[in-house]
Amino acid sequence: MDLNQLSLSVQKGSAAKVKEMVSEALAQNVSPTEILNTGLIQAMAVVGEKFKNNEVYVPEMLMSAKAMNAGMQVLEPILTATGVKPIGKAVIGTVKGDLHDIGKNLVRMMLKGAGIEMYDLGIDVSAQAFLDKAKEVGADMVCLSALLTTTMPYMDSVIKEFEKAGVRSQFVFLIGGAPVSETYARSINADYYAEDAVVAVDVAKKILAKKQ
Ligand code: B1M
Repeated sequence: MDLNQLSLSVQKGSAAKVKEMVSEALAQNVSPTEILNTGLIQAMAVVGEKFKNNEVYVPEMLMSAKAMNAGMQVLEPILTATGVKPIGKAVIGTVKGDLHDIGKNLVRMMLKGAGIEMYDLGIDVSAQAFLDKAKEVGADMVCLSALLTTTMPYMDSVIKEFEKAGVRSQFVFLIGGAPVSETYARSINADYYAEDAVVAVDVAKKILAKKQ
């Protein structure tokens, strides 16, 4: 299987083709990680670059995102397969004003695969919704994703909402997304930053081991 062809199909936004090619690659024993990194994620980087250079526009970006999601749906049962009993609970969402969900979905799937019970609030999530859900399910971790420099500051608002409610110390905050950094995480009093889904799993396992 030529994963460059898969990447091209994502770039073109051919969801049906992407679904077919991911299934085919799995049948040929190509590893899910390689399919993800070389076939799917890399394609979104190309689309993002083209968008920046005005070579494609929002509709094309959206088509690619749909194609990427179609591919991820095929991978989901494999990424989330876990025989172990849950090691903790986490609430996850993309913060208010932000509609990007591919990275957040990937983090959710990988954390679920690591044995964490996940509560996904979706996109455009308010601070109040994070607070309500975290309290309702007794979460160990609250995971925030943001892809825009304009929505990243809302992560601060979410943490402040927990402070205001007097429950900040009951939850561990893990944040991530393309514009987010370790320095930013520290500046808003988040507990941990992860640059990608694989690092998020390592960090989450450490957090939950400490809590036990
Ligand atoms: Co948007 N977009 N977009 N977009 N988009 C970016 C993010 C952008 C970088 C493109 C560019 O200019 N090169 C740019 C942001 C610039 C900035 O602020 N720095 C941008 C822009 C400007 C916009 C709009 C404003 C465009 C417009 O309308 N004029 C608009 C905003 C809409 C809004 O949210 N309010 C917009 C809209 C969209 C679509 C809706 C069309 C679509 C999203 C569809 C969807 O998600 N369902 C879209 C897309 C697809 C992109 C790009 C091309 C791809 C994003 C993606 O899915 N990447 C993106 C360019 C790029 O990223 N190079 C771009 C793949 C994904 C696997 O990576 O999400 O980074 P990522 O997740 C990574 C890590 O960041 C990390 O782990 C993941 C990988 O393992 N991570 C976490 C993420 N969350 C984490 C949480 C963690 C830990 C790690 O812990 C909790």
